[in-house]
Amino acid sequence: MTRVLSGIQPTGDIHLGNYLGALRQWTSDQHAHDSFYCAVDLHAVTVQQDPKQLRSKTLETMATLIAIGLDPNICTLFVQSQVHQHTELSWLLECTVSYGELKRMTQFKDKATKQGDSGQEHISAGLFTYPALMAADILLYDANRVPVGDDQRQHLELTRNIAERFNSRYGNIFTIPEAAIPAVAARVMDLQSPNVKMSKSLNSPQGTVGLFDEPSTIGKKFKRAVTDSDNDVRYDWAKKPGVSNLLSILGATTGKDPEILADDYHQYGPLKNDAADAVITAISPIQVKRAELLGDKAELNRIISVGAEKARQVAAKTVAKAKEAMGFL
Ligand code: ATP
Ligand code: LTN
Repeated sequence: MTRVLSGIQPTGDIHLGNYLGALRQWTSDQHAHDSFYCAVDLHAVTVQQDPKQLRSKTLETMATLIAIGLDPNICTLFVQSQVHQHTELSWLLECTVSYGELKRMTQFKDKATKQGDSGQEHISAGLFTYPALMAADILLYDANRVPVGDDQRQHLELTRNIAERFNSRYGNIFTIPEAAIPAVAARVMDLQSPNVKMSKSLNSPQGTVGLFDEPSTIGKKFKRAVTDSDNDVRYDWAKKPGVSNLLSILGATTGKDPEILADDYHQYGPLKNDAADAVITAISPIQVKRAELLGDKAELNRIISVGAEKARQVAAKTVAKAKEAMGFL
């Protein structure tokens, strides 16, 4: 059976890009495959986090994952830091990956530049070695399929290289994973800057559609979405990124092909309205369910500890195999 693993950082508020690019695939995958999903709080601390905030965001992220339809009785849902094998395997993989490989990671370059630009001079070593921890997340569970948005393609490729190098040095220990990237909305762009991806850390409140924004706020954000001046609705990312982004969001939420949808519109106004309505319809039930879950923290914590226990059972076996192969006593 195919094994699936994916993770999301419990930082900021989950947005439409996370949902369409990654989380929606998680919910469909859980029925077809043996699936493991985690809130990657160890990844979150690669940039400084307020402890109180990290704690509440981690709980909120877990509640959101259940609210979008992940069933803890069907998949394994856990918090990364509660399964200590992630940090343990990560060290072994840091010693397998090279400095040069890590230096080529565009996410590191982007995040380090962004921090520098905002006046923060301290760039943690963890931000640099982050892909080794991500590789550990995946390889611990023998995952063959990793549902992610397009921005994670390079990290996945590096994970494969790390696994192959480890296997060629020490024997066949790790399964080589593959990225599963959706055909539509693999990269949802910021509504205000359609040339950059919508992101929790971009600090673009008007361009980011939060999964828990009020319907009226979502309507306004779509109305003000940046397009272009020629009023011609075409699916053409190179020339019309803003309009293509709207078509892609509408296509992903209605299950229609963005290119075909373009023929139904002759003005931007109706396209913006329909995209907003489709998003509101898709996410309203998630908002209700999440509020319910956050109302019963004891039950939420129980679900989280059961998930960690299930994950540890699998992770412990892989770490033992890897350490044995490397020659640790
Ligand atoms: P940050 O800005 O803090 O890096 P993020 O918004 O990129 O956060 P992550 O927690 O890093 O979110 O990513 C969770 C999942 O969402 C990943 O699989 C990632 O590929 C996907 N994802 C993130 N942003 C987008 C986007 N704009 N479009 C499609 N998928 C996305
Ligand atoms: N690096 C990813 C989050 C992430 C992840 C993972 C995704 C951490 N570990 C394992 C898939 C599998 C990100 O920044 N979006």
